[in-house]
Amino acid sequence: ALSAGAVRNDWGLVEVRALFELPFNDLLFAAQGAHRAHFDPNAVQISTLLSVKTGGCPEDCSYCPQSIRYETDVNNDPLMELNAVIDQAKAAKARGATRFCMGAAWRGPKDRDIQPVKEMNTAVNKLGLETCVTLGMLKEGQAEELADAGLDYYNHNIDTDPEYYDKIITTHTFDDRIDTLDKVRDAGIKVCCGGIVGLGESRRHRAGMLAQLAAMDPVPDSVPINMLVRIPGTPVGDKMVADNEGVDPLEFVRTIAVARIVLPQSVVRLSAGREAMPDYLQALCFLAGANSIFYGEKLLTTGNPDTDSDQQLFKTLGIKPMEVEIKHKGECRKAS
Ligand code: SAM
Ligand code: DTB
Ligand code: SF4
Repeated sequence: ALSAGAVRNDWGLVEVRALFELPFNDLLFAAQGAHRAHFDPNAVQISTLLSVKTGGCPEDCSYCPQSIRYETDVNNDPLMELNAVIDQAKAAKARGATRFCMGAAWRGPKDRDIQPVKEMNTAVNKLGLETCVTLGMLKEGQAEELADAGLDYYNHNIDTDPEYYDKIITTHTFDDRIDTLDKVRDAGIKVCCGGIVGLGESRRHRAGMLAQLAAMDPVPDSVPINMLVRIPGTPVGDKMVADNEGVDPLEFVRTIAVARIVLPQSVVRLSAGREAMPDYLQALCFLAGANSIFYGEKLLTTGNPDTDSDQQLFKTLGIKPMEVEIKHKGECRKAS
């Protein structure tokens, strides 16, 4: 039986699959119950993304516009200058973000990349923002370096079910991803880990991906659920467009709802793909337990709803920004 918001970490694949099979109303009711047991149902956490190093990535993730292997309209840009990053972070804070997430299109950072990223992190923390970076796979010692600089979150997604992984990515393995997540967790950095829906995977794979996240110990603090942005020139993007496939919107809502039930204490982010979602679909995602978004006109390389329309949506739905404890030079203060 489903008791609202019960915290457990023994969700088996069979049970997670059964959640997906529930009547839609039963699933949404259970998810909303889990949500209300642990969170303010009307508060949404607000993160802004910045690509600090764009394109030219050697990996072959077949959805990604930043892989060097695919012909996309992404330009390759080197690591940004510190001051340019600070300007963007200030702008994000002024617009109301509480977390600033910096992404780099690397297989993983070289040792010489760590110092400039640490400087970015420290500077952004000083503005009174939470920080997150996503830099790819980490080598021994790198997570500790980032932790020393005060990094709050590291994003590293499992992206899909382990059994579907090699259909999407061949240049690294699912276990490589788990290894980096272990390093991040061991260094005391909060984990942001989720995946993508709409890669041509089946419901079984979506359940498998969520079962993996729910089995992590501890579970990720933050769980981004991305709807594939179908990028021309990428293998998966082109295939999904050619076959006129894509995940059914209500199946996406189900995925959010199951994530909320099996990860009742994690912040679940309605991540990439919002630009293509009408307001009523986003509203259903919030009802299903999503309580975070990326806010700002751009994700990493692709578009995101403009801030005016997000403000309007929040107003229509009576949603308010989640209050977050921001650590600043060892002190804590409220930011809203
Ligand atoms: N290179 C690093 C890595 O792979 O972890 C960090 C950046 S990578 C772009 C971060 C995440 O963006 C991926 O794990 C994937 O979940 C997401 N992503 C990339 N392209 C996407 C797309 N077209 N649609 C939805 N999500 C996407
Ligand atoms: C995540 O799960 N989604 C974000 C963030 N983590 C780094 C990235 C979405 C990227 C969408 C495609 C693009 O803009 O390049
Ligand atoms: Fe894109 Fe990250 Fe894969 Fe590189 S490692 S291709 S940036 S998702």
